[in-house]
Amino acid sequence: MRNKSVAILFVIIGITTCLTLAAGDSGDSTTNSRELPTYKIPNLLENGEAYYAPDGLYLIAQINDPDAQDPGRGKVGGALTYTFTDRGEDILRINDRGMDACSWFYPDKDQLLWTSTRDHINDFPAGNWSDDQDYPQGAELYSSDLDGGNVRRLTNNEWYDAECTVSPDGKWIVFGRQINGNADLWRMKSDGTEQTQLTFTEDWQEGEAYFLPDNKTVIFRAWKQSEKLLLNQMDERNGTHTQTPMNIFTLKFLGQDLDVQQRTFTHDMNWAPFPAPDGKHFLVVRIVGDHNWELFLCDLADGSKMRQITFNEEWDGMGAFSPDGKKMVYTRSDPGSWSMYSYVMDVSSLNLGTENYSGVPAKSKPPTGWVENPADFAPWR
Ligand SMILES: [Ca+2]
Ligand SMILES: [Ca+2]
Repeated sequence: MRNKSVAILFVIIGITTCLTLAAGDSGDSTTNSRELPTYKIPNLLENGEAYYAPDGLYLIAQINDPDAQDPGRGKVGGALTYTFTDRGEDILRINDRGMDACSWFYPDKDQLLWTSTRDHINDFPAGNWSDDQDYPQGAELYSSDLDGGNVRRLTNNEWYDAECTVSPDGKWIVFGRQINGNADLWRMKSDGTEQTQLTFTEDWQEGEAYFLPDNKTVIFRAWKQSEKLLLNQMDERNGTHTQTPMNIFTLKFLGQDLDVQQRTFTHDMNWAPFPAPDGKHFLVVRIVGDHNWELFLCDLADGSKMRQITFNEEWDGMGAFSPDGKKMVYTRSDPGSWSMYSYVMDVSSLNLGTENYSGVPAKSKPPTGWVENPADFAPWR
């Protein structure tokens, strides 16, 4: 294990990774009979959280890089933004300094959106992308050309800005901003103007927002800080490690109003949502066992439907579909380690493409027995 902590971004609490760098390997396909065909993207150092370009071939992701800012031992950072094809070709570094996090292709023009500490290397502590108590306060959002040129800084403040995505029509960016330890969702025009706060919640910690195909709804995950702190105290007393309850919600823009709806209904950790192009399904990551995280395909209209789609006794998470819904890129750890790489699964048989799009279900049917707490929604309504 190197003493430099290198990692991909996990905008999530409680996953501390200390990774070793290794050469990319040969892109072997796996033969797990319960999984759809999948392969590891070759030729890349440790990497993760990849997202497809509009062409369904190129990806943007964070790759470990010795030139990146070192967050310090045991902290998640040390990666920079790259683009490459999902066959591991045409690998291009987009940013050469700081440490980077979430990134995205603008759907409507040849530009990239990415997160970096590059302008705060010396004036802020590096922080830790995986610890919400230590999120990098020097993280800012940037856009650039596809080759990394013409860098434009979209945010300029002393807070954590990250978890950024662009709407399918290219008009809006939704992102997460944490001020004084409290995370909320924000929106701005795709050129960085008109930065507007969307949620104003003290207890809920919202983040990881992605637009649905209607351009009017975003899907996001949230946890309650009060609940997390209570569980942390209990774990410290008992020497246990309890999952922080998180659920997935949608937020629809209705003029000046927001309609927030719950889309998962469990008491464990549901995170890293990603919408399918059909407007009916979304991915979520859940813990199913020790060191075993799996991806589930969920139904926006029925909270009782959660179909497991990875079956691998390791860390699997952060899935994202190609725009045609035929491929899913996701992050998988090497056996018995925290070394992460991007994989591609052929999900064409799941029929998640735009040809099946007929709008976004207004709300979900909770599973039998689920009791809604109206107080949960009060701060959003
Ligand atoms: Ca909040
Ligand atoms: Ca797994």
